[in-house]
Amino acid sequence: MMRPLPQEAAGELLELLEELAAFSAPGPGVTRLLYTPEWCGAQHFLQERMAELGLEVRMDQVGNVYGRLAGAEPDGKVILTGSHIDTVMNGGRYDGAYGVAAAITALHYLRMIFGQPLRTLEVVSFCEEEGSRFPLTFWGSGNVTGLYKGSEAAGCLDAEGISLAEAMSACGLGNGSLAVPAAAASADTEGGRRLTGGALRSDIAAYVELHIEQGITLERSFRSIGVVQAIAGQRRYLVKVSGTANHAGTTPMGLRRDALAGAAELLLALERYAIAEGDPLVATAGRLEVYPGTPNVIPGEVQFTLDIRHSEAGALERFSSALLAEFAALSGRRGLALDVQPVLATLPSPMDQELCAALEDICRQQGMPYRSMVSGAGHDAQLFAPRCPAAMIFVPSRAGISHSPEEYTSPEDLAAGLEVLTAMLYRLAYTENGAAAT
Ligand code: HGY
Ligand code: MN
Ligand code: MN
Repeated sequence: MMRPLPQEAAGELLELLEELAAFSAPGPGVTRLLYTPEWCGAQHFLQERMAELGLEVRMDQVGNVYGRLAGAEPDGKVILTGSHIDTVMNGGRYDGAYGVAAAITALHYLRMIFGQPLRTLEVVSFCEEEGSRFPLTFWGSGNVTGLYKGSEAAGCLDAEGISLAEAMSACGLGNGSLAVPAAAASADTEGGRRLTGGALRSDIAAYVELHIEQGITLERSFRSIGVVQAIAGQRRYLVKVSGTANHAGTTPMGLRRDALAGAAELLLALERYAIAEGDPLVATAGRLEVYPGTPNVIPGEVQFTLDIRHSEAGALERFSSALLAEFAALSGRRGLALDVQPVLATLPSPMDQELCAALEDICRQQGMPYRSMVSGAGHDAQLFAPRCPAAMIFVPSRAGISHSPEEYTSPEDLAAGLEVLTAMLYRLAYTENGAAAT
């Protein structure tokens, strides 16, 4: 059993979180969108910090940053830990960043106390997970696990019409096909730090992610640690409702094809259907745009996003089909055109049961109050689960608030998560039976 970390480890973690939060666009909370100056600043800062701590640093061609602590088995597979560095608009300072900062702190102390591991440990700061700037999510872990081939970058535009490929090359990234196996990576090095390399990897033995819960289950059950058994599946769509833009003063109510009034009826149906379905199903329309968006013009077109989640694949499929059928019926009755574009479909993702058992064992040994649970939020871990053993550790979010400047987790809970993560990495990378677990 690994003994508790020195007191100063928790302080180091808090300081790292404070420094990362400063890499934000102006405005409330933290806004750090993919390939923006604040994103570049954070990834550069992390490379510097990892190098200072003696890790071998690399950035791949989509901007994922790695810090490597090489193990005694030179060609062995890697134990990977980390999370995403991007945020939502005006989000919190813990979503993603906590998993990255805690992983860096854990490797720092494992190296300092135990030296070289038997198996290689790597921390990763994934470039993007949220889907906040471009209409796709998991761009970081998706390139590592083969979800994306790289060709998606050219046609994927942000709200200003900038393509993902243009934004990437503005950061000096991207170069033809992005999902190039790491082995074929360009090896231009600078002080032992490979600066670019392919994104796709097949050398990961296990992936462990520490993250805030972003919900209220842990707080309500007075637990410091959540051992995630599964991550809910998601369906995301872009819905377009089209009617006729017309003069607000001269068009009688009975002659209108008002896209916004129609969209409003669809959104009320969304809420009605979701409440009728009941927990754990959730459905959200997070963004809505009205065109032309002029006070004296009847809206001709409305676009809104649709985000549906459930921990059961069958229920997710049935609900999504039923809701979209209702959308079509309601639009038809109003003489409106409906266009629904799928943006994301991920199945519910079970975590590795042996790793979950190891986490529960660690919590018991540390006397840490924990519980098993399902994650309603999506995470990078769900992309690794089909490819290698994957596990997630949660810490409480105060009042269950996240994706908000009010996002908060106490220093005690942040430290508890760090202890469990570090003990898990010790078990996987420094002990013989850890190797067997993966
Ligand atoms: O939306 C989510 O579930 C995650 O926070 N990206
Ligand atoms: Mn997250
Ligand atoms: Mn998030």
